[in-house]
Amino acid sequence: MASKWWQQSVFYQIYPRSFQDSNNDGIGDIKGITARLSYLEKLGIDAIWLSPVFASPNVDNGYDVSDYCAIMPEFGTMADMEELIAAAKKAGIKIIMDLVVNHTSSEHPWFKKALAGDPHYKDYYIFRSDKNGLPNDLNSFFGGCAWEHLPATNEYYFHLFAKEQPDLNWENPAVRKEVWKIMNFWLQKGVGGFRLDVIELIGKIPDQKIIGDGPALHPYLQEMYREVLAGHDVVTIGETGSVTPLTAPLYTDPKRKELSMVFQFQHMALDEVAKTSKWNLKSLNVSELKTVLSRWQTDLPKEAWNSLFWSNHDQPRILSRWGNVADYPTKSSKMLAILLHLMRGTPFIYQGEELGMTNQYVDKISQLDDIESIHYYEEEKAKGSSEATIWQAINTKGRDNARTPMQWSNVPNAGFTGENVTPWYNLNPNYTTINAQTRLDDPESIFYTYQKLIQLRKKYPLIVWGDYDLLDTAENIFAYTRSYEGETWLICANFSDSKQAVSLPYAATETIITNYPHTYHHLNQLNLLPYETFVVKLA
Ligand code: ISL
Ligand code: CA
Repeated sequence: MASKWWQQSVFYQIYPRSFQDSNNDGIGDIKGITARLSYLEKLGIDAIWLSPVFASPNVDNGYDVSDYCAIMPEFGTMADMEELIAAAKKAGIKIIMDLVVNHTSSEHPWFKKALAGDPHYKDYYIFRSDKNGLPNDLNSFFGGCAWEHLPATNEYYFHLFAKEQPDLNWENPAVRKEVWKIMNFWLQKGVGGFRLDVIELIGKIPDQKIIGDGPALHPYLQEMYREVLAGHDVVTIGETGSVTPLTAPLYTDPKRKELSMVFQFQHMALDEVAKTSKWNLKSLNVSELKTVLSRWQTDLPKEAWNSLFWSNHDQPRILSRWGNVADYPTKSSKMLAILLHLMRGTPFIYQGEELGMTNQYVDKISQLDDIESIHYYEEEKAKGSSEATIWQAINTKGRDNARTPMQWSNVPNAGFTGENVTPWYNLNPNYTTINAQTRLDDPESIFYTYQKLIQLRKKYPLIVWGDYDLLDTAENIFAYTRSYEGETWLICANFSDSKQAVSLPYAATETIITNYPHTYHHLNQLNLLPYETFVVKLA
């Protein structure tokens, strides 16, 4: 199998609004990213997934696009973007655009023309008559009904996210042509590919209440390949909320000519009580995590490809979620990093994860920015839920946790913006200790664990290609082997805050990476300390 650059790469996700402000208006911007490329070079990443930088009224922070071929003025200019692509290229880093084409902004000229009655553009969206009342009871992911009423024209239009994010009608070939045009526009600018927002929704048939995995989904992706991707050595990452190891090949088997990889969420749902709401929480069962992640390693056919991640701009900070902030922040964040980065797939690091950034604490509606959390707060208040319950859920799962500004140093405003500027969003007050400068100054910091994990992936094809086997161990021990061309590595983690005795019938010849200053030889009588994690080469 011919290997692809993106199978051997590590990606880094940037949420531009919160990464680096270059002109002291309190908002991160493209020039800020260019200025920080040397930091990313030092970390060693190969590609940047850039959350949307297109023109947008920011109802959903850029995931509501009003012009796909223009840069949001707050973020800079097209010239800044071209400069970033060129500077990143010099640093060996590709820029991956975040293509949000399940829906547009309601401020997009197409939607404005549709609302004004232009029949050509009306067919770009999903309008239905109101003569029989609501078309059906479909709900939006952000709460409330997915059909927005337009009394003036006796119609509804369909939106799976906010009402300011009307869904495009992919059944219309003219819509698909527009999308191919946008993609070609960016390919000509030299980008390295696309992350495709909620791509599994484009085949929807709202009238039949079919949302994900509609019958036309894969034909549309194949058309995208023919019309745009064929002949370009670029990556496409499909955000696929309900994909399983068995359906992933439909997207990523190269023979089908669709996408490069899926971005799956099965492990992210493990601390949710029910699939229907992310807000009802339970604690993580490590056995379940082992099962789900291992299935992605063993049940995913060889020709398919998956991504590996703990965090993104929609998820809380992983250290606060499944690590141990209070007692073992460094040990537990290193454990999480090592466990994930030794697996097969393309790792994604979310900005600040490599510093051990944590969730924030908020208890006032004025401290929220995310539309999803604000809707949730309002709906729960209306239902009579207690403030304590609501804030517990928002502080644990709210998307704003990942979106606080990047913590670069301990100066006021953490080096994200000028010292006398008000940043667009709350800084986490723990920036005085958790920041890039302290991490870079400490050779034992989590930053250097990530750096080393990236280096190891480049050096050892075993990490990219090796076979995976989960070992049968006590619940809180997560242990697996990777084997490739006669060599076997063992990855073993104590996923708990207590000591654990472990006996594995192996001997090690070399310690590759650990989060304790230990070397490992005989593995049949181990007493692992809290979160102790090691990777060894087996005899
Ligand atoms: O964030 C979620 C739950 O809290 C997810 O359900 C999320 O809405 C889903 O993964 C789709 O996410 C993507 O599309 C959304 C946007 O708000 C997210 O930021 C984006 O990652 C609509 O464009
Ligand atoms: Ca700025």
